[in-house]
Amino acid sequence: MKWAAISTWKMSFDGCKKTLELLAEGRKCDESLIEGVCMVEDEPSYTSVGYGGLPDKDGRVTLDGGFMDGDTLRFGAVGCIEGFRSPIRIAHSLMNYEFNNLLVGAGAEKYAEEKGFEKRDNLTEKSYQKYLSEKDKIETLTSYDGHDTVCFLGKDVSGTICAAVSTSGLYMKAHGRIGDSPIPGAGYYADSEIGSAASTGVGEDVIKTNATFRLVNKMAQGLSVQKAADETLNEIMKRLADCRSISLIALDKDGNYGVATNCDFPFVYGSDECEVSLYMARFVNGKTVIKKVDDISEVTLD
Ligand code: SD4
Repeated sequence: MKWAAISTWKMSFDGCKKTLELLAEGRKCDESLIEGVCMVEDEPSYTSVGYGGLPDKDGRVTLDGGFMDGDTLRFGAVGCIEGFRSPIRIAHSLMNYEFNNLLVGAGAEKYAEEKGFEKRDNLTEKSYQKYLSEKDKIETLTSYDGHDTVCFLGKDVSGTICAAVSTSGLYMKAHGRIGDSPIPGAGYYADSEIGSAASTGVGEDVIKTNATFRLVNKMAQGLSVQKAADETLNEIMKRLADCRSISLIALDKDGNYGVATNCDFPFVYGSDECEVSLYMARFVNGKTVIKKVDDISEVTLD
């Protein structure tokens, strides 16, 4: 395939479509992915990324994001950043430095301010009202009571592969918590000579198992992208007795995709050979089963 992109959850459909249009015009992988992720960050009805993201226990929307360029293995990332419009743009810019590629909290905000990144209060009235009505139930919320990360993987015409991830993380997380999304090898990984992977789900489990590096490494050892995704998830579920929800997307260096999940997981994929479409991955009898969704309105999950 000349170009291809895959992204997590139904909320990424329009963004992924945009990314694929840009890739078709011959635009570079990094800019194409960032345009797509930003569309998701800017949409307040998507409640787990960017504007309108899920608040933490203190009622604050803090965001994580990571970006990796598979040609150079350079990465940039921010964790627990508050008050800025686009964590993915800030993360991407941090890739250009030799050191200080992952910044968190006040340090990330200082950097973003100095570099003139656009500010925005990401706490919308809707997410604040949700927080107010549920904050007393914190102890009874389960890890999946709200959290989805937008992950984009892409390949451009020159063969460059990149990964981009943005999220507000787990709902009602402790203030200061960061998940897997800013951590290369956990939330995302890209190597243009092999392929890329990204994860959405409970970040603590993904970090414990270095899920995306593990997956890309399996491709390096010769496994197909789907086999690598399946084996990675199986190993994680075997090793972690109490493994929570994890979904993995992957793209090999030829633009083929693989997906593995242990829940219901919609994702989006397209390439120069195949129109952008929504797919549903389901965990059935210990295996991921993937089906194309013909009517996108049928899928209500994010
Ligand atoms: C985190 N992995 O912060 C993210 C949340 C997520 O689906 O992806 N949820 O742990």
